[in-house]
Amino acid sequence: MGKPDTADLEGRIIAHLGTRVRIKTAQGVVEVKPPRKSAGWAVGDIAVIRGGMGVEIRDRKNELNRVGGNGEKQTLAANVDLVVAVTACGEAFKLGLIDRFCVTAFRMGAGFSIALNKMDVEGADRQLMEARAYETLGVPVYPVSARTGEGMEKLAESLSGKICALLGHSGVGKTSILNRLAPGLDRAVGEVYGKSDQGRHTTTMSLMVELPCGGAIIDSPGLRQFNPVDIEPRDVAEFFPGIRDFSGKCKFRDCVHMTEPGCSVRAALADGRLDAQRYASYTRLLESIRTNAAKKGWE
Ligand SMILES: Nc1nc2c(ncn2[C@@H]2O[C@H](COP(=O)(O)OP(=O)(O)OP(=O)(O)O)[C@@H](O)[C@H]2O)c(=O)[nH]1
Ligand SMILES: [Mg+2]
Ligand SMILES: [Zn+2]
Repeated sequence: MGKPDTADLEGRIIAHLGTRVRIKTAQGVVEVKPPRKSAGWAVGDIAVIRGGMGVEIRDRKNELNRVGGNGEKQTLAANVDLVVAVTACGEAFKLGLIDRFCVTAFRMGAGFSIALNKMDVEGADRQLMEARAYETLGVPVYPVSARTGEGMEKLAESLSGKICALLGHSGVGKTSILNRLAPGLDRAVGEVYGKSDQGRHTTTMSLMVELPCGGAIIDSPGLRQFNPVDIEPRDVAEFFPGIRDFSGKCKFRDCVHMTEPGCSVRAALADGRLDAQRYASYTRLLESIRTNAAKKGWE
């Protein structure tokens, strides 16, 4: 005899289909509607199903948010253990974007690493050097090629047992990496046009896929832009790779390391201990956080 259908069923949201979500439960995969269109349910959430309807989600450990197109908070995923920034050889190394992912990951209490894909293309070694600079800042870097399989074992090991979100521009190979890690999945991957950096935005829906090595990967659509939310300018330095080490000795406790006197970050910049590129990326992020806040009237 089956359970009465009034019993609550619980499961993890593994895909977001727009108006419905796909939930993996102990009794198989089901699709339900969130109670309201604006409920903000995300891949990674644990949802409760009652009488065939999605009714609520359990408290989240954390949420991966960004400022969405309409200026509102957009939750890309929930309950994430590790954020992996995917970048590719043969396209510009977008350090600003990586820093934004990093700040977001640390701020939400998740781990952060970088996967440098397309190690099979020309000039890859030079780009690997650029990426390796993050290792000295405490961020693990995994050079891989989804095409040849190079480096995939080490990457897989680092993901094992965790819920991992792959983030990056369209065309860097997020889905290709996932297909390598979860053979048999065969998710569609897209061609990149000519020499430009532009991918085709092949992936249009976030999807969580369990890994043979334990854990799961969330593959999401390529991001053109990424602005963190819920972070105050004075907290950015604490999560910013390479800045934090210098920020402890400023004269003012709420120093944002821009124009304040007695700033130990700018002292480090002046005598060359802090890389100028790092600092420039930091100030750009600070500016965009302030701009967003001003737009929303937060300040
Ligand atoms: N040379 C080379 N090409 C790759 C590699 N990985 C992926 N590609 C190619 O890069 C293109 C984009 O790959 P996708 O996996 O669709 O990229 P994505 O990041 O998922 O893109 P979106 O879904 O649009 O965000 C495809 O043509 C892939 O075949 C790699 O390691 N080396
Ligand atoms: Mg994709
Ligand atoms: Zn300072």
